[in-house]
Amino acid sequence: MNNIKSGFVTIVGRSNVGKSTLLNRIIGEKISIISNKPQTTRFNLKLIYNSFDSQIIFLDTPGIQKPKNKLGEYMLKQSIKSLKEVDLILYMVDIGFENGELDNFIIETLKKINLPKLCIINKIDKLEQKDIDNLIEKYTNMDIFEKVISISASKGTNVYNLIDSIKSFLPYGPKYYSDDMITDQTQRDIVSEIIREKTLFFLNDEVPHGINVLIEKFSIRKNKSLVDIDATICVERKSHKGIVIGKNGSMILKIGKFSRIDIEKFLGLQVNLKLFVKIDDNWRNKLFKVKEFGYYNK
Ligand SMILES: Nc1nc2c(ncn2[C@@H]2O[C@H](COP(=O)(O)OP(=O)(O)OP(=O)(O)O)[C@@H](O)[C@H]2O)c(=O)[nH]1
Ligand SMILES: [Mg+2]
Repeated sequence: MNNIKSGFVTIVGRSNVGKSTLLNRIIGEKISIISNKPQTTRFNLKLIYNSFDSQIIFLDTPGIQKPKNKLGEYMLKQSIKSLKEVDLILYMVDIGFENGELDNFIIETLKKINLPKLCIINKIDKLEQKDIDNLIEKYTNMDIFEKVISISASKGTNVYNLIDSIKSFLPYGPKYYSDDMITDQTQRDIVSEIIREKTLFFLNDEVPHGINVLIEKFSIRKNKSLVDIDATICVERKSHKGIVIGKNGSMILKIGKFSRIDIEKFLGLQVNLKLFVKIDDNWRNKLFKVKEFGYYNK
């Protein structure tokens, strides 16, 4: 008899509510990048949780937003598409805002989907218990969710309870992936995202949102002590190139240094990282470019 609970679970919600933070915590590795700026996650990625009695394949999705360009259209389609590919839907909100137009859009979309749904209220480390209780009541009263669970993804509060609840809504089934697989992303994908994460951390306004990182070289030296990585940071405008390079190269040095530290931690190898900057005029508005950079809805 198979007594493994297994299935596919998507997490959707507005940007910045903490979807990627939660999934990294659940699988215990930093795979999905995180930032305090909106629109950090750009495509659906799988993060796989394994335990002796379960395998949960989570889909991390881009925050729901009004698309402003071809990349934004792709991101919204990815989030919506994820709702059709799963056994269970997690809808995450945080404590910071009233339900706006975007949340209403998501809630209306969820109402039409005949699958179990859990509502996760994140960032409760910033709230008093009575306010948490009020929020739980508000989402429970919507009558859409099988359960409403409050957590702190960054502190880990209630995350084990959440995993137990998720399991209770999954069917018994096979393990779809081997136990040692925690993501569908390649090492190159993750390295590219680590570099983009640093640009989100150090740069402001539209600059990081217009960045795409291409890994041009990824080669492990014969004695396996070092990996040589060349990456190109594509920016949308000439002025952005100057900002990414910074005065006397100070910004690109900083992005390189912090990227290298994280890439070394991730690969467990020493890294020789070379960064280049290239202008790819207005690429987020050009469908062929968006596709060429790998953002493509099949
Ligand atoms: N205080 C607090 N901050 C949190 C918590 N979880 C996440 N954050 C912060 O919220 C911000 C957004 O986190 P992300 O995980 O990137 O959010 P996201 O929902 O994946 O965002 P998108 O990818 O843009 O849709 C980051 O600055 C996190 O550190 C939490 O439990 N408490
Ligand atoms: Mg994210």
